[in-house]
Amino acid sequence: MEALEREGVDTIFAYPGGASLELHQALTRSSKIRVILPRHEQGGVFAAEGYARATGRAGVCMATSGPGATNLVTGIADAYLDSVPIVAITGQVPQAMIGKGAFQETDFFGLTVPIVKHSYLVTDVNDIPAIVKEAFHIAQTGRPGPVVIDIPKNVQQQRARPVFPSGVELRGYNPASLRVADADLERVLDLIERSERPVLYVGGGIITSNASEELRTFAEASGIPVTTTIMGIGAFPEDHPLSLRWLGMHGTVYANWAVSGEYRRQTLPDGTPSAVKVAQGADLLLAFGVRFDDRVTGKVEKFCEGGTIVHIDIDASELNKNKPVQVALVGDIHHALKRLNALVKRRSLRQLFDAWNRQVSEWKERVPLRYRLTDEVRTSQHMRDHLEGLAKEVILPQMAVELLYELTAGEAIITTGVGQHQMWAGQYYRYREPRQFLTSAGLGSMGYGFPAALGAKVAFPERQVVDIDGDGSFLMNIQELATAHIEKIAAKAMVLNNQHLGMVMQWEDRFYDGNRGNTYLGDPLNMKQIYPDFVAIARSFNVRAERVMFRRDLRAAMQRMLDADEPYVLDVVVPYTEHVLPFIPAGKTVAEMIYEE
Ligand SMILES: Cc1ncc(C[n+]2csc(CCOP(=O)(O)OP(=O)(O)O)c2C)c(N)n1
Ligand SMILES: [Mg+2]
Repeated sequence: MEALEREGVDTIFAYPGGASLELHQALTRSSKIRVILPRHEQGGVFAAEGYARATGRAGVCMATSGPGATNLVTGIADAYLDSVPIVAITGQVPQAMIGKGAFQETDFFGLTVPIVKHSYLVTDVNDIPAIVKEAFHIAQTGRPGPVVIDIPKNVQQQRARPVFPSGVELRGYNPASLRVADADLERVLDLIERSERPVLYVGGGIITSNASEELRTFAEASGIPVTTTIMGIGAFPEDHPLSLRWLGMHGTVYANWAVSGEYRRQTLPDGTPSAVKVAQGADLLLAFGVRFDDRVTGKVEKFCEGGTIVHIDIDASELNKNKPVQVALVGDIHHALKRLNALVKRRSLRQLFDAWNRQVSEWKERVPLRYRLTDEVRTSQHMRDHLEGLAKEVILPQMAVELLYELTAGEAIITTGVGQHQMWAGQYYRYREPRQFLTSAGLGSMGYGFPAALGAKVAFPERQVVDIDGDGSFLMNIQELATAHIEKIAAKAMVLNNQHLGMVMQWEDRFYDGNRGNTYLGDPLNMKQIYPDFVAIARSFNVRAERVMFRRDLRAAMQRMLDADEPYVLDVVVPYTEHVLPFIPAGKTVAEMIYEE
């Protein structure tokens, strides 16, 4: 625990058990570390992630051996896919019992090998100071990620006089030395000068390396429009004229067109639908701190087809992995952008891409993100069951997010579950700062939103932290309402309750003739009831809660949620008939994008 204190740890999300009692006993003697008891280890690891994503510093969680440890696995995988620094400490059975099928034994080191940046099984108490120091160094530097420290019970019971190392030396690991050379960056500038339609495609790497300022300077100096990944949301202000917002499966039409070209739909003489390219996309794609995730690229061969791609990333293993590129450079993107800015000043780029930016603006105006009250909603079961046919009183999920944006002046930290609500939270709230939108992007873990909001709120008690959640996702870690109440963590949950696993239902509607395969979450014998009753559940945890059904009640109810200085659940009942658009079906191309014209 002293080793943790020396790393500046102020909070740990820890759930005890037989193999971690000693660690908890030591925690009772720490005056610097706040121990938060989640009500499920998954809540603990997601909270640690929320803390880490909000602050950039490693989040710390702890669990006992066996089931305690395995309950952390989803969060560790989540942190791995989204490059989030966390340190997960687990108790292990005594060394003499390892491999004997001891009570609550799992080989946690072995189990987590494919989903950690690094891991340790401690075999000597004297190693703890150095291991903890290394663990934080590895978790937080370079491309961040999760580190596991598994500590057998007998090691926890040993006595030692600790020797705390002052620094870390790791053979073969020195991410600070990874820098793109000026000569290579000059080549990138040559490419920019020769291009007509460049696009910056930037991701979580910009946020991790604190390069937002440098990115903005570079975009403004060069006049290059910027699209982000979902991990990169907030890396570039979404209200900036050069912002294309985010791209990919549910990204904006204009971001996807800017990268891969505009297609117009047409029907061939024999009746088959097709699409023709009517405008070119980027001829130069500057891929900075991204990894060409399939949710971004769709059919990867067609992504920015014909364009020159420059990929800069600190992790060499990402280069040419999903998408072969013309220029692949290893290095810290903060440093690279800083140097690019310096070099741009010296040679001042010849053009600011006026024609290209006019094209982009025209797209932004023609196909903005939008939604409307559809006939499907008007004639839906939801209308009949819950709204007595009062179409103007229906609350569309997009509206609720927009209103939250308005009432929080765009300044809240937003977390999400996974599903349609997550995409709407990304689309209809606009983000101006890094670390403002905390979402399980790579793994897509339902249940992430509320515990992550707790972690963010612990780190930033003065800020408004709102989990925009789905009814399915919220239910997956609903026990964390107890943590929120007992620990007085005033995070809010706004549940967009459509009584369905909405995103899966959307795929059923689009690709499986609307045949429902276990995607309804309500009570089939009483569909008029909203089930379960989140308000009653929240009250049983002594958490304030309210349900809204009609549009006329939404604003005041949301304001009450925001004004509360305690945890709060706002259950917003919305129709299930909405689909998230735009939508590029998995493995398809921009030509097949479904969107509102
Ligand atoms: C742990 C987990 N299980 C299953 C899924 C698959 N899945 C993705 S979205 C989704 C529906 C989520 O429903 P809800 O939280 O109500 O959000 P909605 O789409 O309705 O907004 C499911 C089941 C997942 N992402 N994570
Ligand atoms: Mg739902």
